[in-house]
Amino acid sequence: MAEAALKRGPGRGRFVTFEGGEGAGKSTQIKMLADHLQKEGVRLVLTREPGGSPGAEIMRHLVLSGMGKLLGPEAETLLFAAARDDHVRNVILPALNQGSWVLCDRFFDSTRAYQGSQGKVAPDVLNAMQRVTIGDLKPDLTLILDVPVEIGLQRAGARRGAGTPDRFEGEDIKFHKGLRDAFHKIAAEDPRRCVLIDATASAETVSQLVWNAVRERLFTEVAAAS
Ligand code: Z5A
Repeated sequence: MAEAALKRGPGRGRFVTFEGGEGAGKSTQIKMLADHLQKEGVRLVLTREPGGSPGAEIMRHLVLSGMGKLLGPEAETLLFAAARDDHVRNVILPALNQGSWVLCDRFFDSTRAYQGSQGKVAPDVLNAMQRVTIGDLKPDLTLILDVPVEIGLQRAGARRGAGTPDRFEGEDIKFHKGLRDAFHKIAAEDPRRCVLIDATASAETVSQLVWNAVRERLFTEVAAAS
């Protein structure tokens, strides 16, 4: 990570992350936001975690297959961190430094919620990994999509059909409720960066809420900086 630094100032792109539990609608909303921004003339990169770069996509395959779980919570967290390191260095920082916006489906808040709150990996371990993988990179805006767990799991199940649940979809309801609480806590602790969005309505309605947040938080900021 060390040699890849984040440029500062108005020439840098904006970094927007989407977070939330299973089936909250992140992939749907990130695409809708990308369409909207592109119509506004914004140059952007749409990416995801785990994954988003060739090296990180290999790690994605490993963790979602359940391989990491066999190694224990700390080692599984290291796999996510290794994927993030590659992704940040090869995709996110270069794009931001060239002035592109980066929209990322999940980022470090997922590690805090899944591995920290639910996996019980200690905060100092997470902080150390965060320092190594992302340094002082922080999203400019994090949209946390919030739905009751039953709705999220139902959506994820309907999308999957007869397929097998992945590593995290297979966890029990208590785990998913704990995740939702963890995301609420993250939103409450960092209100300057995070916006909690009620994602139970139709995709179009939720997209309008997302757009309102982006316009309010980032377009005003870009206008003020230029
Ligand atoms: N993970 C981790 O543990 N630690 C980390 O640091 C990171 C990740 C970065 C990645 O899975 C897993 O890795 C993830 C956390 C963990 N856990 N799991 N599983 P993934 O990338 O394969 O999937 P995901 O990120 O969990 O996505 P998702 O929750 O499965 O779905 P979503 O992106 O939030 O929702 P969607 O695909 O947009 O929508 C789901 C379905 O609902 C789909 O059929 C839509 O058409 C439908 N949908 C969407 N919006 C609506 C509305 N508004 N109404 C009705 N239906 C809707």
